[in-house]
Amino acid sequence: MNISTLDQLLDKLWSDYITLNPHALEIHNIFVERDEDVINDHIAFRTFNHPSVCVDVLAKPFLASGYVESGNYDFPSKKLNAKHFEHPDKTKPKIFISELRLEDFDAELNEIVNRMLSQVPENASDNFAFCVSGRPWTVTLDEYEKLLEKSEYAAWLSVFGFRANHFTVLANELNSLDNMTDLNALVRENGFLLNESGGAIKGSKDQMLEQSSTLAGKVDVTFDCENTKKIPACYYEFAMRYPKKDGELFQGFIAKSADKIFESTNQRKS
Ligand code: OOG
Ligand code: NI
Repeated sequence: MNISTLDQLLDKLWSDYITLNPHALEIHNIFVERDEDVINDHIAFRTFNHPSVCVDVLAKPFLASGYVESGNYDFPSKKLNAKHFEHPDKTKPKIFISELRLEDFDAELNEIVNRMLSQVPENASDNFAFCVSGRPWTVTLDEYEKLLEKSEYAAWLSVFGFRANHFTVLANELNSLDNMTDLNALVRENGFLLNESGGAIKGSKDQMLEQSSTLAGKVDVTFDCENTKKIPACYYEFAMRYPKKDGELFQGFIAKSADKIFESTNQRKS
């Protein structure tokens, strides 16, 4: 199907995401069976800060659909920048896009990434659905492992490319649960693992945002036509937002919490 509208793009992102990450659909369905309206707070993407694929390039279809840049973030230890985008129609999910700062890494990482990026067809990002096109390059197991030593994020991106890294259930809209502790208990009771890095609940009411996330489910990735390895793909996030002084719910992100949420796709223990 030719994807040319925002709703088609959001549908495609969801179908790609639940195909790769059946655990997210299972959790989604647990809420649906409880008669909940599952509202998606935000969708996140990862990329490199190279001019051909940077945050502003991935943001193009969203900007063209009415989204507005609404916040930017710095992750010094992971060497990432990020921005979030909001739509005037508040029923549309926020978009969170991060990018790896290539200049903060050594020549070896840059050589591997440049070789990957040289395979991205020119004008590829003109395609409205570029952000759900997956990985446009080849990567060997040796390259993956070298990237993993330097950056979990770079290694993840080398394998999974451009797609939704996660969707996020807006906990505020769940009628049968009114706090993150009970939500996490429900997810755990159903057999899913949570990202415990820095504690299961990241953030606080004072910060106006509490978040938790599953640990990404592992999928088989075949390298070099022969070596298959289990690699954490994507995760499902849960977010409870609290009102600002003006009574409106806080819509931003908290860098200290996000720093830990990124680790939901880690291959190694942090
Ligand atoms: C993004 C992690 C940050 C949030 O809501 O704070 C995040 C990622 O893992 O790519 O999604
Ligand atoms: Ni998130």
